[in-house]
Formats: sequence, C-alpha cells, structure tokens
Amino acid sequence: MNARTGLDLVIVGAGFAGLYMLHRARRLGLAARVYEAGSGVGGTWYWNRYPGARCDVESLEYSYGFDEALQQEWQWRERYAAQPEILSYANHVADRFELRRDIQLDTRVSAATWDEAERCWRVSAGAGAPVAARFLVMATGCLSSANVPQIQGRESFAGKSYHTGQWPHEKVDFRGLRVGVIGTGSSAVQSIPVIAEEAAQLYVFQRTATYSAPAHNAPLDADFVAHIKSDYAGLRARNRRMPAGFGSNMPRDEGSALAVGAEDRARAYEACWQRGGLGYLRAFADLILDQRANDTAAEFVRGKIRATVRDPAVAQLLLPKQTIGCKRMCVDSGYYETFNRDNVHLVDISRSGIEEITPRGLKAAGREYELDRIVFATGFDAMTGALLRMKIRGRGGLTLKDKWTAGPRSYLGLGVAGFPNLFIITGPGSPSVLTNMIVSIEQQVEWIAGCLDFLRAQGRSRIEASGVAEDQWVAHVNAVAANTVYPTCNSWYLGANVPGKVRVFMPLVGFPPYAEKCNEVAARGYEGFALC
Ligand code: NA7
Repeated sequence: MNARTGLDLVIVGAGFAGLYMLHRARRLGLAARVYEAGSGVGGTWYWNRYPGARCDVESLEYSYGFDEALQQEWQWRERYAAQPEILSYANHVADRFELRRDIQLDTRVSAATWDEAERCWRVSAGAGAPVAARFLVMATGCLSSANVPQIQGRESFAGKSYHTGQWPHEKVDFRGLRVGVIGTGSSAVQSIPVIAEEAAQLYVFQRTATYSAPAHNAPLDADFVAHIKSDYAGLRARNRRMPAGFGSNMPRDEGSALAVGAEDRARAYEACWQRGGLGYLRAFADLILDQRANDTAAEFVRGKIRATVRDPAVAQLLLPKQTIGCKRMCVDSGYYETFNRDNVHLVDISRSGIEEITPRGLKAAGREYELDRIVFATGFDAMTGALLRMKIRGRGGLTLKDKWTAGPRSYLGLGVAGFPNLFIITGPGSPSVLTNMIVSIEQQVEWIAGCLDFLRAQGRSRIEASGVAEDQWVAHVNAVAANTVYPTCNSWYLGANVPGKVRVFMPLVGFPPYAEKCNEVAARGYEGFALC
C-alpha cells in the first residue's frame, strides 16, 4: 500500500483486462483504481458500435472462465455475440463483482512517471493532480487507438464521417444516402452488408481484397449450451492447450495440407467452410507454417468468391492475392453476397489509394464519388498505439516512445526493461491478438496477480525486466514469427497499416508454450526480472 495515496495499483482501461485485473487485485486485498477514458466499461465493445459489430470468436468461448457461477448463469443468445450483447456482459461483470466503485470513468490517463526515490508511479489521469501507486497496469487494449488516415481534404467533407472504432452511441441512419466505406478489413466486412441494406448507394473503396469465412451465425441451441456448461471448466482447460486459446471442440486435422490428395483436401476445406468461422485456418496444421499448404487454402476461398459473386469483373477484384491468414482473416455474414446487390459498388483503389476528400465526396481511381457519409473502416494503430499515446517515463526519464523507436521491446510482453513495476496486459511480445483475447487476458492477469502476491510475501517493492531477458525474448518472438507465413504481408500485426510505423512482428505465435514459459518464470522466482 502506498502511504500517500492509499493505492497499490493503478489500472488503465476498463475493458475485459482492466475489469479482471481489478477483481484479482481486490482478492489480494490490494487497493486499486481503474481509470477509463470512456463513459462506460467494456473497452473495445464500448467503442466499436458500428452496424454489424460482432466478435469473431464464439460467444461461449469469448467470455471469462475464472468464475464458475458467472459462466453458468450468463446466457449467450447467439453463436457469435453482437456488440450490444458483449457490452451487456461486461456491464454484468462490473455489477456482479461490484467493480464500479473503483472505476473512474471519463478519465483519460495522459502520462505516468516512475519516481525512483519513492518507488511508485505518478499517474496523470484526467484534470486532477497526479496520483501515486506502487504498480501500474496497462489494460489499454490492442485495437483501441483509431487509425484515421491523413487524406488530403479530409476536413473539407460537407457530409458526416465516422470511424468504426469511434462510432456514435445513437443509431446512424443511412436511409436514402450515398455512403462510402473506406477499407475492407474485419470492421468493413461486418458493416458493409448491414449498411448496404439501408443506404441508397454504397461505394466500397478497397485497397487490399480480403479473405473472409462465413460465420453461419445463429441463435444458440439450448442442448448445445447445456452440453458445454456440463463441463465448462473442461472446455476452458482444453482451449488453453490450443495454439490460439480457442476452438478445442472444432474438427481439425493435425497433418499437412500437402499430405493428402486434392479431393480430400477440398473436402476438408469444404467441411470447415460449412462449419464457419476462423476454424477454416485450422483445416490442416501447417497452413500458417508452409506457404505451399497455405496457397491451397487461399485458392479454395478464391473459388468460393468466384462462385458467390455474379459479376466476374467484381469477383476478380474481390480475389485476395496475399497469403491467407497473414492479415487476420475475417468472419462475415453475407459479405461477398453483398456485392451482388445493385446498390453496392466496389472501387479498386489498390493503385493510387484515395486521392483526395472533397466537400462533395472523394476522389479515387480517376473520378469523384459524390457521398453523403464516409465510413472510415481503416483500423487501428494496433498494439502500441494506445500505450504510446500516453507519455510514460521510466527510470532515468526514459520515455517508452524513445525506448520503442525501433519497435516494441518487452520481456514476455508483460514487462519492459527501464520501466519498473509496470505491467502490460496483452502487450506486444505476447500472444494477445493471435488468440482468444479473453484467454490471454485471464492468463496474464493471473500471472500479474501471482507476481504481486509474491512480491508482497517477499517484502519486495520493485520488479523490473532485465535488459538481457528482454533482448532474448524479442529474438525469440522474431524467430517464432520467422517460421510462419505471418511476416509475408503488410498487416497491422507488423505495424504496416500505419504510415511511418516501424515494421516489427508484434505478437508471439502460440499460446500454450507462452503460458508455460510464464509459469516457469514465476516458479523460478521471476527469472529474468530484477527484484528488490
Ligand atoms: P483492419 O483489419 O486494419 O482493416 C483496415 C482496412 O482499411 C484495410 O482494408 C486497409 O487496407 C484499409 N485502409 C487503411 N488505411 C487506408 C487508407 N489510407 N486508404 C484506404 N484504405 C485503407 O481494421 P479493422 O477495424 O477492420 O479490423 C481490426 C481488427 O478488429 C480485426 O482484425 C479483428 O481482430 C477485429 P490494407 O489492407 O491496409 O491495404
């Protein structure tokens, strides 16, 4: 406990990571406070209210497993939960565990400075004086800093424009309007079919065609739910042994796509396609490891697009060329089908991008498109954006921004050399976005809670990752990525979507060995960290 403020812990962010961190800190008897920029809890699900917003991990798995009563009582309605349902769940958790009294909403953390003499962080939150806390936990999310491209003339547009990650709370009415959507990532793939039903005309500005698997979303079957809930803990445990922390109940083949003949391969892809969702990439074990295996999975999807989209020229433009899965695959409800509608127009901007935004619309592909609304589905400054937006000063005044000029460096994704008593949840260098985020969040929060408990029991007040451990960890993360197809395209995993951002593959591939390593580090008295 810090004598001056009564705070052991400041947690930044009240999404799923921040909520659970607060709960665990309380269980240790620690005094913690959460600061949240939004006016409500829920993090990504508070902000991303765009039409069609939905999780791409099944609801029975994209939920906390730490409390048996919670997971038994909460009733998910659909196989893939939509944003409002997930937000209700986050609010339910906040109420059920009485978390709100330690959450300060509408309060953005702008800076945090390590005070070596007092061994505490001084955190600037909102307009008040900095608060001191022994430990600082960043639960700021991986996809929370919107990437709004700096297109010439953006401010001149006479109509309204929106970013999918900062969507208004009231319903946006597109009826009778000419709407332009920029981007064809997951947010666009989910929103385009919904907007198309409402708008008079919808123009989709595509820089890179995307791979998307059908969700086959549907109301959850009561018998299936009862079956899962009869051994929920078992499902959670099996999921923790999966590379991405989910999908243990999906059919999968542990062999190579190249070990079977073309017909068997097509049958396997078709079965996964019919089941729907991200499990498509698990049809064979080597799809993200072997480019030739990957090519077969990619070609199968291209065949599906050709078979779905009636206009061959439009179908051709929608065919993705890059390695499948190297940008996160999308999960959709009627995305490719939407391009069969008369009011939907695909505009190829792969050559010269959006040339200019004008008061009347935008210029691209050699002409001006007149628009009433523009939707920026242009993604996020992923993984580092939210952290670097704050001025975090560590030991000797070193800023995190300066430390990370050549890309993010961390030990286990959890700690950073030069930044004592700072923990990052789902930070770069941890599996995070390559997994079911809630599984990663629970694993890391539990690790941090264990660490805080250990420090207290040992009478220690300071922990810092060593530079050597950090260097070795960064090399390890890169070496693992180099054995996969992930580094082969311009994805946000690499920071390639934000102009000027350093290209480093940020997440670690593979959840189970990571969790094992974290446990080993803890069992060895927090090996790789200096404690005092
Ligand atoms: P993504 O996946 O980063 O997609 C952003 C899309 O916007 C993508 O198609 C980009 O094209 C496009 N984009 C970005 N900047 C521009 C500019 N300047 N001009 C034209 N097009 C642009 O973000 P999402 O929000 O869809 O999804 C993020 C994650 O949220 C998703 O993976 C899920 O995990 C949930 P590009 O491909 O870079 O050529």
